[in-house]
Amino acid sequence: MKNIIVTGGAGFIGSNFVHYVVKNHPDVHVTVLDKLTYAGNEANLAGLPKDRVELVVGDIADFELVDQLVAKTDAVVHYAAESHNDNSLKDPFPFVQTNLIGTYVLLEACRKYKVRYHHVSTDEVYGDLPLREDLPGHGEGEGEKFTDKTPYNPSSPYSSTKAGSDLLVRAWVRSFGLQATISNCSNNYGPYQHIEKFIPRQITNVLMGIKPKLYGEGKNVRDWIHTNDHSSAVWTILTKGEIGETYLIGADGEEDNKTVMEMILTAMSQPKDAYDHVTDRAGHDLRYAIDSTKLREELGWQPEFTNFESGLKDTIQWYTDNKDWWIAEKEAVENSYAKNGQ
Ligand code: NAD
Ligand code: TDX
Repeated sequence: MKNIIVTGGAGFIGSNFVHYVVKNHPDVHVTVLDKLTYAGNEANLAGLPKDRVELVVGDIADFELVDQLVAKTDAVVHYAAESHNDNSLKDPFPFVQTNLIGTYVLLEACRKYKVRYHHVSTDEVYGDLPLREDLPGHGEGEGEKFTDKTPYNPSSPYSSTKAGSDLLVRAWVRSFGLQATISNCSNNYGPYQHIEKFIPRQITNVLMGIKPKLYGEGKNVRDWIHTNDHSSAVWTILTKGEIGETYLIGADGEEDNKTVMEMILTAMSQPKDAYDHVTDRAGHDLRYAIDSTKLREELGWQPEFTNFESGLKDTIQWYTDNKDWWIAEKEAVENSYAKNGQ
């Protein structure tokens, strides 16, 4: 694999993947296809060698552009998406357009040119799980974490369009023999994450002297993974995964939101109750938890950044050191949340 296209490579997780490939696989050339929506930022690719990484600004739903690019590549790694649940509750249309139509356009081009395709998806396609305290096996019993056999049951416009895109991929594999794999990953954290998302929103709130905002009681659980571990997992699946298979990516990082909030505040030398409870998210998923045994046992992948507290401290340091990267957007993001009582 010498030439790969990374869609959404100027966003949070896509850009971290591009950095990962440049660092670890010197013989690979990356073409980033990114529309540079509010969530995409050319600065996420700053400092990468021009002869290794090319940015094409364009839409994954643009048939002609996608056809031209896919014709001359070995693989497509598809990260581009509308990715934020709260936005999908306000205006679902861009989610349907990019996550469903955009994926369809990529699939058709990969079918035409017989190009290897990897589809990056989310654990949210499976819906949510009960809290551990409400389960007989306290989360360790059969069926108490997501596996690739868990039935799809998405809750939001975001997760339902991601679920729909996964199903398109499965149909293209079965009906047309597309050479594709799918991965469903848990919540990522790390550098370059947009400040609309939970962890960077709270860090930048503290840095601005704004009180952090916790939805509801903060009992909801997310299964955190450092974005570098997501990148190594996607590379492993791209190069060693079995065609037609789905792999779940997770690093056993379950924490409830209140605990994460308190960890951020403590790490930033604030009292751990110095936050506001705000209006809960409509249809808020309770708990996500990934069983990544298949990926670990069949493909030999292991996460490296498993100390969440230390990863969180590094992330806080990154937002502290890179104020120029986020400051221009902070006011608009907070004004938009405030309209919702959040
Ligand atoms: P992000 O919102 O930070 O980045 C998305 C990128 O896609 C941006 O650069 C944006 O400009 C680009 N994009 C959007 N619409 C486009 C279009 N029509 N054409 C071309 N480019 C377009 O998202 P993220 O958090 O980095 O998520 C990346 C992928 O990983 C998504 O597919 C998401 O569903 C998946 N995922 C995210 C998480 C998470 O915790 N953030 C977890 C699991 C899976
Ligand atoms: O200000 C906040 N306060 C708060 O309590 C925000 C923005 C969020 N929350 C809560 C909601 C969630 O329970 O924090 C949790 C995490 O919220 P988000 O960062 O919005 O992530 P989530 O909705 O869990 O989805 C993320 O992980 C799965 C990504 O945004 C998705 O793209 C990915 O598929």
